Amino acid sequence: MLRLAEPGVSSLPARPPPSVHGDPLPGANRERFSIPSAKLIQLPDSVVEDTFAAIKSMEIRGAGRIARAAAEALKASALASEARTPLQLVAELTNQGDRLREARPTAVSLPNSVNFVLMGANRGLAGRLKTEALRRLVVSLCDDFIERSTNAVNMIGEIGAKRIVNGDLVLTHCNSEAVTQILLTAKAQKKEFEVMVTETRPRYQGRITAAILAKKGLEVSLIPDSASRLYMHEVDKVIVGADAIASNGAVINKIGTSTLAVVAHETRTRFYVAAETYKLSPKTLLGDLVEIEQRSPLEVVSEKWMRENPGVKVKNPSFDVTPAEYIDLIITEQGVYPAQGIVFLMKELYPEPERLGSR
Ligand code: RUB
Repeated sequence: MLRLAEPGVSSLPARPPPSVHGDPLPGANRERFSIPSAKLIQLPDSVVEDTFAAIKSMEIRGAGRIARAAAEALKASALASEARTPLQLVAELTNQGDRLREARPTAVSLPNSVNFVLMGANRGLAGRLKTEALRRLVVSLCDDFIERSTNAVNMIGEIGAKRIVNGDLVLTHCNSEAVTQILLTAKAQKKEFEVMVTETRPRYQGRITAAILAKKGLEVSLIPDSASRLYMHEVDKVIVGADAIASNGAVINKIGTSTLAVVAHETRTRFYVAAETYKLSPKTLLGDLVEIEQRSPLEVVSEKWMRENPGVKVKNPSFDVTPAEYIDLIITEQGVYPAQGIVFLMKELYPEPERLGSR
């Protein structure tokens, strides 16, 4: 296994099996990955600003998708750059990477994607590449990240599907392409099982998952988040995605995930997390905490309601933390790990976390 400094993606399998159903990236915003060719002639900063805005507004959402969108933006920016020197090109990309990292604070896939590209670009600079060669290097690093990410999701589908057996009722929360891939792979393998999806208030990403799965012919039911305890005794497995995984094995995912984990623990229901290795947060090895994004109260109540009830503070945390002891297994493209053991994979993939900058 390679031990490179690039975060997470460096040692992914080069060619995992292709998607069994030809739809490796289920999700509402899949088309956003391919930046239309018109964007390639946009000014570099405006490509990055468009992507920043789309991630911030959640037009592009989900940890894997935003990581690939950032790589797409850096690629388009490198192609459109008018930089005359290698130093200038890297300086531009560094500023743009900083901007993209700020779009959402919790999903570590975003800085991991940007860092992968920028660390490679800096190596090219140190190796005295000329401007055009450096531009080509950046483009290939971006393509590489996107391809490895897509392959990782497919591999998680293959590995995770082994955990689904006939007769299962699988509960999931929010909309994770890693989880969806597991379910679709199991379905393609002709396994007979049902899926229950929580609505995932306040943004209702669970509806996206339910709609995708139902369109693919799976048996799906949708429940309000608050109904999870009522149904948990019927559930065989819970599978959720991750925005970040800390060195102590805690998983940060959509708000409500930790409640599901506690409820699953009470009924001894297995609780699995599906996550590509670029969801590992190397800075947590140095003691850093993962920031929990607070979003607008207007995702919870209307402006009118806020005006009529000025005494009420509305809080809208987007993610929560599930401690390792509530997690049975983390399913990555590199295999399955107990949450408490994920730190060993993290140390192998990110041997120098101190070189990774602020996030
Ligand atoms: C999405 C969410 C997903 C993870 C993993 O939150 O919490 O479970 O990002 O998704 P939001 P994936 O809708 O706020 O982005 O497996 O697709 O990376």
